[in-house]
Amino acid sequence: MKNVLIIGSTGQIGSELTMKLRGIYGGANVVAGYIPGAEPKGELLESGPSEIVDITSPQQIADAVEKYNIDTIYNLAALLSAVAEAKPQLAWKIGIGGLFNTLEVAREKKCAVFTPSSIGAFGNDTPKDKTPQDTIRNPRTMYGVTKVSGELLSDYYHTRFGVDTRSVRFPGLISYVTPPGGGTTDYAVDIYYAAAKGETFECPIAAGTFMDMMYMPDALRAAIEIMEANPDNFVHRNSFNIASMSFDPEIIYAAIRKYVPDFKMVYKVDPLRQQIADSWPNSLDDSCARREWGWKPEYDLDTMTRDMLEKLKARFGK
Ligand code: AKB
Repeated sequence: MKNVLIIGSTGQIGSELTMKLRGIYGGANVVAGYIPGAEPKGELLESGPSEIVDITSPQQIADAVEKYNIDTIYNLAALLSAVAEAKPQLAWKIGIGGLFNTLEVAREKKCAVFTPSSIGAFGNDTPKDKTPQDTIRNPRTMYGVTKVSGELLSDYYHTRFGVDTRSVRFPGLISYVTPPGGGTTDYAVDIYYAAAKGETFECPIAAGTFMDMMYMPDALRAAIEIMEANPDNFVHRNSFNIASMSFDPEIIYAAIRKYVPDFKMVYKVDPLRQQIADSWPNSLDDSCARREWGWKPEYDLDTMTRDMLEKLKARFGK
């Protein structure tokens, strides 16, 4: 990677990935693509170039790639699972129409492309525990449909046109920097905010619902390491299972109470999010990513919990 374009640079992953890539490749070499209304601010704005790049506009993608001599595109534009269920047409337009636009520009301009997939690519027919890399997917949410279609389209562009497409299936991502919006796993971020502020947490996901989760520093490393990896060792491309921890609301609640003993949680289950969570795996088998490009997580639930609470308490002056 020499010159990188991030599409969706102000979102949950993009805001941190852009800064991390600028630290590695230099501020001037990492372009923050954004849409009007989601402009970069502060450090993100000041540390390097930014351009309006709406993924639904092939011309805007091509213009940014041309102007900055881009060789690698991180395509982070997407609606999360619960929002995608509320706006399925828009989810398809951004997730698949946008990916198609990106891949076409990448084919013409010879760029590598990273596009995140998700545990949401799996569905009710998928084996639940230690879900294998290659197995039944069959999601029944629009989010899942766009993720599986995106994996297939990315592999197609690789085998048919030689575009260097790579991807990981992200679990729920937990971070204290930019909050997620409209995901099924968001509760595992919101619970830390409530604990750090001293508020009671209303949990929208039922006890006993296990999902894979990951701390953002590990997720950023995965996105960078897979793009830096030697492709000669790849058997897979789109998309690799990656994993670091799996828990249900009771387990994360207990992990937080170790540091905030008077923290309170009550359940107020959201039927849509619960239905989506019930269709997702409990935990993924990430052995192919470990074998093919050396993936290894660094954080577990306890080390993540300590860091999240320390950062958020400092922010809220607690
Ligand atoms: C969501 O909950 O929609 C996302 C995901 C797991 O893909 N965080």
